[in-house]
This record gives sequence, structure tokens and C-alpha cells, in this order.
Amino acid sequence: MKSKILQLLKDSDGYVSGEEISKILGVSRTAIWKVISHLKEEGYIIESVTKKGYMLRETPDLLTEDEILYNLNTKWLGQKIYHHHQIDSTNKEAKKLAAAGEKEGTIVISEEQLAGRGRLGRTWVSPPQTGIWMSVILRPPISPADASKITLIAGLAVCEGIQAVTGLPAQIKWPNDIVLHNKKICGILTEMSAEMEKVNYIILGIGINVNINSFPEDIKNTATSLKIEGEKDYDRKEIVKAILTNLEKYYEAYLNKQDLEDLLEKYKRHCLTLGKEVKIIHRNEEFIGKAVDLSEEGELVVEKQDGQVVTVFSGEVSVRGLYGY
Ligand code: BTX
Repeated sequence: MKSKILQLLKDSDGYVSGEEISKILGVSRTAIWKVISHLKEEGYIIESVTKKGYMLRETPDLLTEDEILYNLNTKWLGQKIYHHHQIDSTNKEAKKLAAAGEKEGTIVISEEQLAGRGRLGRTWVSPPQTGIWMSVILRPPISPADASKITLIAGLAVCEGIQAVTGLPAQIKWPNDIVLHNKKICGILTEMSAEMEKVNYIILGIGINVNINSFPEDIKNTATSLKIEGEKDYDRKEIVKAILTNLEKYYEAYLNKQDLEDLLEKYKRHCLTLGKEVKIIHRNEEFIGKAVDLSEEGELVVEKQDGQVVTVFSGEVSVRGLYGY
């Protein structure tokens, strides 16, 4: 009932009377009053005027289920959201839920992470209410060997979502970073539970620096936020919705094997790594070459300095641009 009342308030330009709400939803005026009080406690500013009714004045800047579901155009992705004010890591929580049988498409999102995780045990800085720290549970019917492609699809969905909402020229650094003006604004951590031939679940962890003003000393030269680059605050909810809409569309296209060439072309168009000199680091080995293409499988095709052409699989390597991040 809470989300329905909220929707009525949001959809209305002026006051909505208690009588109207009670007629539409078939609930008592006291029940409505209770919900309104609850919404106020959550940070909604709602004016109540005798004989006129209720008017929504301000919405809290929180990524709650009610806020994200409002006008969200997805069929299944993000239709169930676990929202936290604080958590150690949304990936860790999503893994727990997935292992207990949570369905595909459910999302865990937190205003702050106390132990946000990057790849290979690295940490991800996740300050309160200024970023998007979320994890998506997916159960793709694919072989574990193809799981890295889900990261590529997520990169594309995030990159285009950010561009659409902010107008900023976000780009993808292969395979899984989104960068803006050569600095990192987003990282994606894909974790998987699988058997030999079958994926049980994939947790797609997405961290986006939205309205962060400054970063710790050790990452301030490589990290940035949408706010720092765009010099204004951005609406985190709108970015989440745009990403979920893209992700559902591209994920379904990938599973249905539709427009795969088109997906790859789109990815290439946004990919900052192509055409650049890169250093590939694989375990203790490293080499320098030029990133010349992406294979059909989404691997990076690199021409080494001696002319030899190799394909690099995303799961195994770190890529460093020689000029800039
Ligand atoms: P990564 O291993 O590619 O990047 C981690 C590295 O990036 C760190 O070692 C540090 O140098 C730098 N870094 C740390 N925090 C930030 C930041 N906020 N912005 C830019 N650079 C940073 C990338 O790993 C994958 C990150 C995924 C984060 C999401 S958030 C939701 C989900 N939950 C969770 O615990 N992780 C994922």
C-alpha cells in the first residue's frame, strides 16, 4: 500500500485528498495517515492541509525500492530490491541470497559499503549516499566459460546509462572499468557459483562514483566521480533505472543470441582501449602491444611489438594504458 500511495502522490501535480486515496485503494483514512507518517519518517516531505489533503514536496535522496520502482521500465530486472543504509558488501549479501535461492533479477543496493570489494581482494571505496553500490543476481543458462561476457554486457549497459542520464562522455576500459576523462568512475566485479557445465548464479557488482567530492590520497589520481567531472550533482535513481533498463535489454539479446554483432559493435564504439598502446600483465609476465580489435568472443586482440597478434582473455589479465589510466 505504501508504494501505491507514494505513486498517487508522485503522479499528482497538487493535493490528493484522503478521500480520493481511500476510494482508489479501498483503505481507511487512518491507514492512509499511518502510511503518510511512515513516509515522513523515511525522509519524504509531505504537506498535509485540512480539506485539501496531501502534497509531496520533497523526496529523500535514497535508492530505496519505492524510489527505483517508480517508472522503472523493466520486466523482471530490479523488480525486487533489498535496500540497506549500510552494509559490508552488496556482493557478499547478494551471494548469500542467491545461495538461498533468491530469484534472478533481484538487486541488493546500499547507501554505503563498509568493506566494498574490488577484484583480487582489492577494496572499493564506497562512501555514504554519494555512489551507486549495487549487486544484481543473474542465473544465465550459459556455460561458466561464457560468464565473462556478462561483465562486458554490464559494462556496455552502465556506460550507455551514464551517458544517457548525464550527457558525459563515459567510455569503457576493457574489460570492466568505466572511465571519464581517463579516470575511473565505475568498477564491475563479477562473481560466480558454477559447476562444470552450468552456472548456478552470477553476482554482478556495480560500483559508480556519482556525487563524491574527493577521494583518498592513494586513488585520487586515478579515480573520479560524475560530480567532479560534470561539476554538478546527479540523480542516482535515474542512473540506476537507465542501467537496469539497458542491462535487461542487452542481457536478453545476448541470451537469445539476437543482434550479437550489434552488441559487439556498440561495445567497440564505447571502448577506449581499442587503438591504444597497452601493457598486458598476466601473472608474472607482461608485454606491451597495441589493442587492435575485440574478437567475437569479447577478447582483446593485441598486436605485440614484434608483430605477433594474440588474443587476451579478460579473466586473466590487467590492462594498463601507457598514456593515461
Ligand atoms: P578493481 O579491482 O578493478 O578496482 C579496485 C581498485 O580501484 C582499488 O585497488 C583502488 O586502487 C581503486 N579504487 C577503489 N575504490 C575506488 C573507487 N570508488 N573509484 C575508483 N577507483 C577505486 C573493480 O575492482 C570492481 C569494483 C566493484 C565494486 C562494486 S560496489 C557494489 C559491489 N559490492 C562490492 O563489494 N563490490 C561491488
